Amino acid sequence: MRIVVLAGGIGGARFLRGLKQAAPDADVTVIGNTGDDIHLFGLKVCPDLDTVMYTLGGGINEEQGWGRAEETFHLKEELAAYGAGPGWFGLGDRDFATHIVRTQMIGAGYPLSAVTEALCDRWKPGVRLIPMTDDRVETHVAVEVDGERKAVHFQEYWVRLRASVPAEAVVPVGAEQAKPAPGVLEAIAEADVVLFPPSNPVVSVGTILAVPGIREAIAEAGVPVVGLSPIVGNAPVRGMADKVLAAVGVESTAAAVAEHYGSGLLDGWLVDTVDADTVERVEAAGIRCRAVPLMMSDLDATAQMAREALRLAEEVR
Ligand code: GDP
Ligand code: FO1
Ligand code: CA
Repeated sequence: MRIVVLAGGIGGARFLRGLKQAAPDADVTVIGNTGDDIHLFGLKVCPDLDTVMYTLGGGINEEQGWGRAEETFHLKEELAAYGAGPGWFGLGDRDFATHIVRTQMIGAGYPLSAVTEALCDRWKPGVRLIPMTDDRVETHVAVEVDGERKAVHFQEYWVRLRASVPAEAVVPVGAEQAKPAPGVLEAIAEADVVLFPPSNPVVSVGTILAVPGIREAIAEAGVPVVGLSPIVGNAPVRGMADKVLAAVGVESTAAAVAEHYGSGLLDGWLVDTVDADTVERVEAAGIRCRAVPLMMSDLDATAQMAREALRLAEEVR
């Protein structure tokens, strides 16, 4: 079975670990979000691609969900001693090596998709990881700070400001001109099922869908598209997705997120058992819906979520 997954960082990566356990023989292609990418100290950092690569490759900091296990921060401290910032973004020594190799290869002319493949030769994530695009896309957030409206990079909004200032708009800068990376449209066209893991609907899945051609390819593939809600009990399980949902005018409920994707895109939607009372509302929107446990508390629970998603895909096929 060929499965395509549109993934952000932590939510996407943890779900993929469960999917691999649930469907060990499946051929899984992951289309990764690159709107979170940021250039720091002259280096290109791809947080969501790295989170997927490290999580599936066994190098992730498990508690934190991003960055490397057994990390140290000597380089960051030395840079700070020179006054070289930003100090608010925690790049560790082990992680720096990834960004150095990536930046070196890009400088030598390799596209990000080829670089990601090379990095995955080391980590062997057991899936094919393709960035959504080789072109530069950067999510910016329009915020109001001290009565003044300005746009900040998504990482500045998320990590430095902790989404504590009102977001008025979320813009994937460069997305309109971006082309899907080689292999993206082909993987979608050849897929037996497309899954949206419990990733951020706005700045992860939404950004991938903003690359012209990807949404259309999914709709045209004519295969089941099934998503899992990242919102449980009217709040994100982790992080601040409610803030960016508000910025695009979507309430922070599992049903509203399903309606936001819409029946033109989604065939099936899984909500958590605590949200069982919203199943009817989702089905009224033309999307088949089931309530099942959606907490990725351990690998077995996550694999069970993946099985439920694949079961729902069979039901709507
Ligand atoms: P990010 O790029 O690191 O923010 O990761 P993603 O975009 O892939 O996923 C973020 C989303 O994962 C958040 O909105 C969380 O609510 C969701 N999430 C994290 N853990 C769980 C979980 O155990 N269950 C569910 N249903 N969602 C989760
Ligand atoms: N998230 C943080 O909350 N603080 C950090 O200092 C931080 C550093 C960081 C470094 C590399 C990397 O790959 C990810 C990192 N993240 C950090 C995670 C991160 O950028 C965000 O959680 C996601 O992009 C949000 O979607
Ligand atoms: Ca992300």
